[in-house]
Amino acid sequence: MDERSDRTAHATPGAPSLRPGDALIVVDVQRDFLPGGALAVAEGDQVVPVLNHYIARFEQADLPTVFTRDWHPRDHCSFRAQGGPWPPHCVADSAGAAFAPGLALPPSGHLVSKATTAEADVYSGFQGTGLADWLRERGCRRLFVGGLATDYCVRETVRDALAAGFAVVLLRDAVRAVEVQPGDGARAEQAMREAGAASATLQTLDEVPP
Ligand code: VGL
Ligand code: ZN
Repeated sequence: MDERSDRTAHATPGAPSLRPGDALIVVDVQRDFLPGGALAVAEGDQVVPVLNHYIARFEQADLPTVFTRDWHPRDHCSFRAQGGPWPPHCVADSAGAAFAPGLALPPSGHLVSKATTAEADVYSGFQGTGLADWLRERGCRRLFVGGLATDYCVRETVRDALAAGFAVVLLRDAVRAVEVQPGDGARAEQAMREAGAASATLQTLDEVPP
C-alpha cells in the first residue's frame, strides 16, 4: 500500500478534528471541589493539567472556551444550615470559589456564574445564565465538556446542552465525580451517553467523528 492510500484509509495522526462551531465548556473547576476543599472531589485536581491541554487546543484553533463556576450566596438553599445536602461551598468571591490554581484560564475565556440566588439550586451551566444564546450567537454547535463534578454539574450541563440541540462530547479524562454513592460517576457517564453524548480523551480527540 502506498503512503497516500494509507493516509486516506485512516484518521491522520495529529490532524485536528476541531473545527468552527466547536466550543470547550469547563465546568466548576474551583478550589472548593479540589482535595482539601469544602466539597472535595477525589482526584479533582487531576483534571487541571488535562484541561489545560484542551484549553490550548481550543485557543490554537481560535475556538471559544467557557468556564462555569458555582457562585452561591452565603445562605444558599443547598447548604446544610438551610436544609440542603451540601456543606457550604463556592460562596461568591470567597477563596474557595476561585478557579483551581494552575488552571490556564485564557484572557478570552467566557465566565459563567451559576446558582447565584439563595432560593434555587442549579447544577447546569445553562440554567439562568444565557449560555445557550451566547454559544448560538457565536455559531457553536458542538460542545466538548469537562470539569467537576461528573455526577452533578457536568451531568446536568451535558443534559441541558443536548436538550438545547447542541452536540456534546464528554471529555472522559477531564472529569471526576463526587460519588456520594460509589458508582455515581460511572452511572452519570452512562446516562450522558444514553442521552446522546459522545466521548473523547486527549488520545482520541482527533478521531471524534464529525
Ligand atoms: C456541584 C454539588 C454542589 C458541582 C455544585 O459543581 O458538581 N456539586 N454544587
Ligand atoms: Zn453548589
